[in-house]
This record gives sequence, structure tokens and C-alpha cells, in this order.
Amino acid sequence: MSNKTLAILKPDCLNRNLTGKAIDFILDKGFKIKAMKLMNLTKVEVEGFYAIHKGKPFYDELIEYMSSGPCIPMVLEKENAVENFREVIGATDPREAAENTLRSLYAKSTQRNTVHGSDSEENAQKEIAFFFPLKEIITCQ
Ligand code: IDP
Ligand code: MG
Repeated sequence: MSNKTLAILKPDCLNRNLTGKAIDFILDKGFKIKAMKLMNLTKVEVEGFYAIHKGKPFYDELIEYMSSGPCIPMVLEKENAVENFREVIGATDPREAAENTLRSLYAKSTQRNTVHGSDSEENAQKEIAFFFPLKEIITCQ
């Protein structure tokens, strides 16, 4: 089992100045940041990242939203990282997210739900590779 997952602090996290709080929360939960960058995703990049959702009713707006401002993809490491980070972020719809999860604390809507987390080991590997070449991922400490 891999010990890494891909997180993204989404545009609503950055434009509401929640970046520091979100990173603190993630570190407090025991994750180590192994790679991180600030970037503006193009529509084409977002379409590539979210290709699995193409055709769904929320797809077009999701592409608009995720390319609307800067975001911060990061590689997180912890034992059982994928499952553990999904618990830390909570359900997609913040109204359904468990108490004291990132989405229950900060997200404003199902679309603007503040943070992304990979949903399986296989997708985590693909998503990490989508943003980070191996040489950008810290291997020591
Ligand atoms: P997840 O982020 O919890 O894994 P997914 O079903 O993979 O949720 O959806 C990807 C993203 O698409 C969500 O995080 C959210 O931003 C957006 N999204 C999903 N479902 C809806 C919806 O019903 N309305 C609006 N946006 C949605
Ligand atoms: Mg998902």
C-alpha cells in the first residue's frame, strides 16, 4: 500500500485566505508535505485532471471553477495516506461532511469544497504524477 496521496487546496481556499489554516490542519493530522506548488491551472489541465467526470452535470462548472484562480497541489505522506486524508477532508458536500473535517469547517458549497484528496491508491499515483515529476518529490525526512 502506498503511503502518499495527492491533495489540492482549491481556488476558494486561497481566495478566502484559508491556505495557512488548511496547511496547519493537515500537518496537525500527521501528514508530511513531500511536494507542493502554487499554480494557475489552465482549463485544459483541469479537463485532464478531472477527465473521469466528463459528461456529468457539474463538469463544465467544475472546469471553470478550478481554473478560476490559483491553487496548491501537494503530495502528502502518512501511513494509509489515501484513506486517512479522505477522512480528514470529509464528504464532497460540506453539509454531509463529518464534524472537524476540512470541508465541514471551511467549505461553502459542494463545488467550492476547499480541498481535493485522491480517492484510491491507483488514482493517487496517477494524480501525483500529473503534477509532480519524481525529482520534485522529497524522499528524505
Ligand atoms: P470528491 O472531491 O469528494 O472526490 P468527486 O465526486 O470526485 O468528489 O467530484 C469532484 C469535484 O467536483 C468535487 O470535489 C466538487 O468540487 C465537484 N462536484 C462534485 N459533485 C458536484 C455537484 O453535485 N455539484 C457541484 N459540484 C460538484
Ligand atoms: Mg474525487
